[in-house]
Parts: sequence; structure tokens; C-alpha cells
Amino acid sequence: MTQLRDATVFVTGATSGFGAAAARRFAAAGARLVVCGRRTERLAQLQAELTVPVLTLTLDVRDREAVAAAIAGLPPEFAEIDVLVNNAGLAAGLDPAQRADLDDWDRMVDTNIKGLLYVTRAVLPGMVARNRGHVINLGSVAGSYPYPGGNAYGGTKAFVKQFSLDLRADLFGTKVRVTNIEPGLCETEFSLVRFGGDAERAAKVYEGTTPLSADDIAECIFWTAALPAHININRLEVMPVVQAFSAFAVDRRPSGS
Ligand code: NDP
Ligand code: 8X3
Repeated sequence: MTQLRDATVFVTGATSGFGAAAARRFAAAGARLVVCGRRTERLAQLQAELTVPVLTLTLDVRDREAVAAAIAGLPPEFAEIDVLVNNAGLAAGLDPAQRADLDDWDRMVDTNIKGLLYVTRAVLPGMVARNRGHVINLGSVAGSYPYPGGNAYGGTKAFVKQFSLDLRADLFGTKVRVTNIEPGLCETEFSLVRFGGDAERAAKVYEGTTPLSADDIAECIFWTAALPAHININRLEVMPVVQAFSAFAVDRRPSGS
């Protein structure tokens, strides 16, 4: 197995959901952590809770210069990143494309695509130079299966899937691994964010189901990192048993109705 005790693990979006759960899971294995997000207080809480060395970075991954400076300026004891969990991301809105808010689309593209690119680009040279490392991206089932209102969100996650595969092509010949984790329905703050803080609407997404939990996904993330160094999980698609895909939709109404 890959030894994660004393490994340096960098988690984006560690203030909530998968990121916070992944930080806890790696900490349980004795890793040292760099945790980032925009909510400083939550990062401080996580740091206070964990007994391993933790560096907190208040960082908006959309800020290209800030990302580059934060990663270039890591103190030596946190600078050699072994595992990057590219998790920061969001869905904003569920309106059909013809009514969607362009600001929502910008926010998703800027965070889920461009933010992930900025962090990856800053971390990769060190991994390649050390000839070790693992980039674990958070894609989604939405990157493979369309659903009404998924539009730009699904598009950003399809990007993450393809970028993960293309990274593998560039890293061929090195020992740096790349994995795209593709979760389905999972109860975190995801829907609260998607619906602009509407807790009632968010709760309805999970009502009457047994969704995945953040800990379930943290376990998947951890598993891919802990596998022996010669194994690369390219994509890991995970759904709760209560979720599956449906058949093609066919509109049988008489035309014009
Ligand atoms: P949460 O809303 O619970 O967590 C999202 C995290 O991303 C927060 O820590 C938030 O931190 C961080 N984040 C958002 N925007 C930025 C930004 N601009 N800069 C830095 N950090 C940011 O959602 P999840 O844990 O569920 O989602 C994590 C990832 O998993 C996302 O990429 C999401 O698309 C994906 N995903 C989620 C699924 C689900 O059903 N829950 C399923 C499949 C994929 P802060 O606000 O403090 O900046
Ligand atoms: C989150 C899963 O199905 O809500 O990526 O888009 S879904």
C-alpha cells in the first residue's frame, strides 16, 4: 500500500462536505494537511480538531495569482505535496439553459474548471520533479449523464473527467497518478449552495432516500490514494443504491401540442 503517514495532502474546499471529510480521513492515517477554502473560521475549526500538522490557507481558487502565490509560498514542511484533492466546486442553479443565470454559469466555470486548473498547474511541477504524487479530482456523475438543469454544471464536470484523462497522458512515464472521483447523490452543503441557501428546497433533494455521505466519498478518495503505487484508478463512479439512470426520454405528444 502507499504509505500516507507523514504524506503531505493538499485539500481544496476543506470547509465542508467531501473536502472536510477527506481531510479527517487522511489525518486519521497520520498525513500532514494543507486545507483551503474561503471560510477562514471553518478552516481554523478543522485545524483545532485535528491532531496532525495542519496548515490553513484562506484561498479562493478562482484567484489565479493568489493560488500561484499560496502554493509557491508554502513553508518547507508542507511544500512537497504528495496528494492533491481538487475538490473545491459547486453547482449554482437548476434552471433550464434558456433561463439560466449567466453569473451562475460564470461562477461554475471559474471555480470547477479554472480554479481546478490553477491549483493543478501550480502543484504539478513539484510532483513531476519528485517523480511521485497523486492528483485526485472531484468530477461527478453529472459529467457523464445529462439531466434537466444540469447544463453548465454537467459541462464543467465533463471537463474535469476529460482533463483528468488528458493529465494521465501528459504524466505518462512519471509515477504521478491521476484519479477522477465521480460521485452521485450525496448529502453535503452542495444543494444548499445550488439553491442559494434555500434549506427547505435543498432538503427535498435527499428526502426519502439514503444518499451517499461525505464520509463515503472520503473513503473512496482515501482508498485510491492508499492503493499500491503501481495502481492508478482512472475514474471511480459512485452512486447510492437508490440512484440509477433512466431511459431516453421520447416526447410522444402530437407535434405542436
Ligand atoms: P460543499 O458545498 O459541501 O463543499 C464545497 C467546498 O468547496 C466548500 O469547502 C467550499 O468552501 C469550497 N469552495 C467553493 N467555491 C470555492 C472557491 N471559489 N474557492 C475555494 N473553495 C471553494 O459540497 P460538496 O462537498 O458536496 O462538493 C465538493 C465537490 O464535489 C464539488 O466539486 C462538487 O461539485 C462535487 N460533487 C458533489 C456531489 C454531491 O452530490 N454533493 C456529487 C458529485 C460531485 P468555501 O465556501 O469555504 O470556499
Ligand atoms: C452532484 C451530483 O447529480 O446533483 O455532482 O449533479 S448531481
